[in-house]
Amino acid sequence: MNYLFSLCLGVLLSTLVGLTAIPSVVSADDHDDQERTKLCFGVPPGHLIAPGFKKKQEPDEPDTRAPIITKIRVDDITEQSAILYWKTDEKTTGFLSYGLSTSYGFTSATDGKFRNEHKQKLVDLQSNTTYHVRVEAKDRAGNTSVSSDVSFTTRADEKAPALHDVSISAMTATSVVIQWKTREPADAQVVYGTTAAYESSTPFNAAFVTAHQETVSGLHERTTYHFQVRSHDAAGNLAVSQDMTFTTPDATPPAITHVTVTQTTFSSFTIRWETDEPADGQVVYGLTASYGLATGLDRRLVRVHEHTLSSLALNTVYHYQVRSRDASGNVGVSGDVTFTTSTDTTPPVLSTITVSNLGMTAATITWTTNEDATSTVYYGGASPFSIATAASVSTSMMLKTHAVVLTNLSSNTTYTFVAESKDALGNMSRSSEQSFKTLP
Ligand SMILES: [Ca+2]
Ligand SMILES: [Ca+2]
Ligand SMILES: [Ca+2]
Ligand SMILES: [Ca+2]
Repeated sequence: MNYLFSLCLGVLLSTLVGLTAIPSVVSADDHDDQERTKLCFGVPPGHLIAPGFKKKQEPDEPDTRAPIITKIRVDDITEQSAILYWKTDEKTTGFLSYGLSTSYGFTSATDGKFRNEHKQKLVDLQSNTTYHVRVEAKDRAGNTSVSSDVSFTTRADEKAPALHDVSISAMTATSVVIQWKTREPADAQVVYGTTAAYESSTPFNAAFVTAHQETVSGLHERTTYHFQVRSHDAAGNLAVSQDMTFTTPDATPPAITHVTVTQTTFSSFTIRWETDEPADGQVVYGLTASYGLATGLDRRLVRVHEHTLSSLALNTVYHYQVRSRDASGNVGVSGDVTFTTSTDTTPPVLSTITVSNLGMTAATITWTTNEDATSTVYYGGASPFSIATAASVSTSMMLKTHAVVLTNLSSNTTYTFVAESKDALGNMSRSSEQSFKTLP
C-alpha cells in the first residue's frame, strides 16, 4: 500500500511539477488494484490523473493450489440416511464416495455449485450398518483434494413395514389372489379362515420385496373368508394388516327337479320344473334332441318354473330340455325329455257307478273311468231332473277312481243324480240319471 500510495502521490507530484510522463503501473493483483483505485480517487479534482492509469488488464496468476477440506462431520443419521457436512477454504464443488468399506463403491455428487460450506445427504442406506465416506473437492481451476475417511453407523430399524394398497383379484369359487405393498423390502404371508381366528395360511414367502402377491387356494364357494396380510422387514419387525374379508362366488348350477309335462290343449303342453335356488328359466324343444325351438326366456329368478309350448303338431314326438341360470350365471339343464302330442278325441268311459254311505242327509257317489278324468256329480230332488238347474259337486283332479260326497240332503227323500268325467283334453262323458233315497 505504501508503494501504491507513493505511486499515486508520485503521479500527483509529477503533475504538480509539470512532468508529463505517465509511469507504467505494476500491480500484484485485483485486490491491490482496487485499493489503489480508491486511493487514487482520493486525489482532489483538478489534479487529474491521466486516463489509462487504472486500466490494469494483466491476467490473474493461475490457481494451482488444491482446496483444503475441513470440519467434516456426519449428522442427522437415520435408518436409511445421513447428512455429511464439510467446509473448504475456497469455493469448490465436490462429491462423496461411500460404501461399506474404504473401497467405497458408491458416489453422491453435489449440485455442482461452488461454495465454501457443504451439505450432502446420503440416502437408501441399510439400517444398523457402518458406512465409510470421504469428500472430494474441486476448485474452479480444477484442483482437487480428497479428505480422509470418515465412518458412521446408521440407526437400527425398529419400525414395522408400512402396509398399503391391499387388494384382491382373480377371485374364483376356490381361490383368490391377494396383493399388497410395503414401503420397505419385507417378506409375505396371508393368514385366512372363515373367522378372524385365521385357521389357515399361505406358505411363508421369504423374498424381501415391496410388492407382494400371494394366492389363497382350496376355498369353498359362497363362503365369506377373513384374512390378514403379514410382512416382516429385514430387521424382523412385523406388520399385520387389519382384518379384511371376501366372499367366494356361487359356482354351482341350479339343480333341476320335478320336471313334468301336462297337455293343456290338443296342440299345447305346459312344462313345469323346480330349481333348488332362484334362477331364470327357458325350455328348448323340437323334433329331435337338437331342439331348434325355444320358449321366451323368463328372466325372473324363481324356484318354480312353468312354460307352455304351443302350436305343436298332433300325434308327434317332441324332445325338450329345461334350462335355468342362477344369479352368478351358472346354468343347470335337465336331460333330454320327450312327449307325444295326442289325437285323443275319445271321452272317458264311466263304470261301476255306486251309491254308498247313504244316510239321512248325505250320500257318496263312486265310479271309475278308463282314463284320468275329472269328477262331477249333478243332483236334485225335484222332478223332472234337469242338469241345468241341478246342484253339483266336483273336483278337477285327474283320477281313474272317483268319489263325490253329497251333504246337506233332506232325509227320506229321493234324489236323482248324474255322474260326469272329462279327460285332460276336455272330452266328456255323463252317466245316465240314477237315484237314491235318503234314510228316514
Ligand atoms: Ca485453489
Ligand atoms: Ca422397518
Ligand atoms: Ca348356484
Ligand atoms: Ca280320452
